[in-house]
Amino acid sequence: QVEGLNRMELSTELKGCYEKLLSHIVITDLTLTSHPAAATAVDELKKLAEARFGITPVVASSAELGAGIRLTVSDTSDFNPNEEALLGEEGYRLSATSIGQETGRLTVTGGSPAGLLYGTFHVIRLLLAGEDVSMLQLVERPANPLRLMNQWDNADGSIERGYAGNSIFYEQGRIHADLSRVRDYARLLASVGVNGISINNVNVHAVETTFIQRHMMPEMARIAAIFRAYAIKLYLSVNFASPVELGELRTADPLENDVRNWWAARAEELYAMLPDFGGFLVKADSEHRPGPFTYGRDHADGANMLADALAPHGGIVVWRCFVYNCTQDWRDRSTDRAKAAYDHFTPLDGRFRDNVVLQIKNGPMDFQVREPVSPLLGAMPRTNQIIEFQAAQEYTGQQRHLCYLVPQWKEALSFETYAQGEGSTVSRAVSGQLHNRPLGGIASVSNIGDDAFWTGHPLAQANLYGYGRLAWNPQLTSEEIADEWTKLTFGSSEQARTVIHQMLMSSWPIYESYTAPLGVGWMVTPHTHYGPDVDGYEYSRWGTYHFADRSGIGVNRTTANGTGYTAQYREPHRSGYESVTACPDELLLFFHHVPYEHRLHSGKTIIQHIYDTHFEGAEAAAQLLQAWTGLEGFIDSETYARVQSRHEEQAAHATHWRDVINTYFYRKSGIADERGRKIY
Ligand code: GCW
Repeated sequence: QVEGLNRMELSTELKGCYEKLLSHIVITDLTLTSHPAAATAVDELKKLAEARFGITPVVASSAELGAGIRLTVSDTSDFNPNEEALLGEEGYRLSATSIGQETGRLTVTGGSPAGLLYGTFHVIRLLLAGEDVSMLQLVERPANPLRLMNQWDNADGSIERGYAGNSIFYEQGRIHADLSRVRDYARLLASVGVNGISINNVNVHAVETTFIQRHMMPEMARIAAIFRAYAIKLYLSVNFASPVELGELRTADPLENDVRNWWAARAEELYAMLPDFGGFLVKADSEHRPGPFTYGRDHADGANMLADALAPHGGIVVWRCFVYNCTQDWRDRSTDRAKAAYDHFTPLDGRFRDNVVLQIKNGPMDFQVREPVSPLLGAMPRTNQIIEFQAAQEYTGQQRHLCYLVPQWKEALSFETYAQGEGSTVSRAVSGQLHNRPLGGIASVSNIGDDAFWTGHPLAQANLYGYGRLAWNPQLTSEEIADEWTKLTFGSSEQARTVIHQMLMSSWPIYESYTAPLGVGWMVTPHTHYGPDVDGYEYSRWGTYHFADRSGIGVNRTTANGTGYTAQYREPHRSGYESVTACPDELLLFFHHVPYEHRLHSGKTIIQHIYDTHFEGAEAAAQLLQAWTGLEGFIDSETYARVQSRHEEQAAHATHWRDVINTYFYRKSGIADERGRKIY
């Protein structure tokens, strides 16, 4: 509802040029529009022309001379025989000729209708941002074959770790009768290149277990049709114990023929209705979800069984690696949750089918504000892998605090695994490039709900946008993405753009500074994960400890005399993390237990670092509020008010965090703040 108010102003010249371009949409081959994604491309251009410029374009098939946007796919193109190879299926070429003149044209050539749609969205992005397109000549293709969105939506309409209202997919155990929000969502996702979506929570409860049953197929087809128009494939999270829980078999043993046939039959039925169905997403033997362990089988047995059922139809299995002991005894110092995924999965390298891809969280624990990068990424050269991010801000402020996560994701993607020497970044490992794998990519847990602003905190939309852009092109910088997003969202005011850009870029460090220090994590209220509770998880079964006592804090994960986690990294990380002096400050407490007087590279002691960052962090949170308040009148009032109230909450809550954390460590250590500030 804010469209229009925040639009970018265009010069008369630019506006004239855009209007001329949008006056005609020329499709070289009209049969193309029988393809849903190509039809959508035409439709999106029409929408833009009408909503933004008040003109109705002529849609024509002839290639006659005249200004306009020309849409084509490479196999119908006549000017470059190598185009198809160059573009791949999802790539596109944008090429401008004589723009500004009577015959000015912008040609979008897709490697397929999907590529055409992505190219069209690229053009729309440029026009909305007021970019000069007269010299445009570019080719793009996505770095990652799989660019997935994971909904953690439940059939009852709730969303696990959802911070923006209820599900747009379900209510009261059923799929929404009105799926218009789903259509809008598909549009949002396609505009940033997402090409697959799993529409139900990885914790698959009773009702969702039935989603793969025949009677649900028409409903699934309804949703798939919406996403198909945006070149997005539908995936379902499945319950590994389905054959048992649906009362059809007595076992779900992946090596039993009955079980294999049962899944093969489900796949047949699915593909009969949904020929382009993407596949299954599976959380198995994780946090009490059923899995192959029940039958003495391993993850490869489990994943391959499902993969074999899907393979004849071209489907894939996305198998999550979030596997650890969630009923650990806190007294047991030898078990280290951080080690679990690597220990479970690396021995299985080479055993997974080619249509299985392992989905690995960016860090070894669980989406904390700061974690090292998971050592499992890049560690299985004969296995497809994708990295999992969490746009939903479970541990990063729950869309009540501002936390632009793209910089965090960039750090993970640019991390050197050294799997094949230098240049073996996580980004290259997950794209499939590093080990020449047929599948790879990125997934994110979604941060949207039925909230009017989609993401609760309107600025959290930058995470959704940024996720898609980064999955398409991991080379983009956090700044570039923030810049694009602020231009497209708040284009009209330069001041708003500048301030919001700065707010986004500073937000992750600010959030980190007043919450858990130096990579230690987990000092949050159990269950909700919102707000400080330093010992909330200290004596629990989750494997999430900080071990603070009167003399020091941190987890000794060294190989010398700790849990041995550092050994999961390749050199030089292994010795870098192992050494208390070489270990980077921001991760020190993740790897080492050190005295409060230990000096960081920054020159500060641990305790002084805690005090300083918490005072500064709360101050910075207050400044975010101030910065936003200065934008009153520069952006539409509804967005303004919502963001304002979020930042009021953040500022107050950051003060609470500051005082709880500082007081806790002052009481534990008995060491006073050098600067004598108020600690309780
Ligand atoms: O972080 C934990 C969350 C759970 C989630 C789980 C997972 C879907 O607290 O809510 O369950 O991770 O990723 O499977």
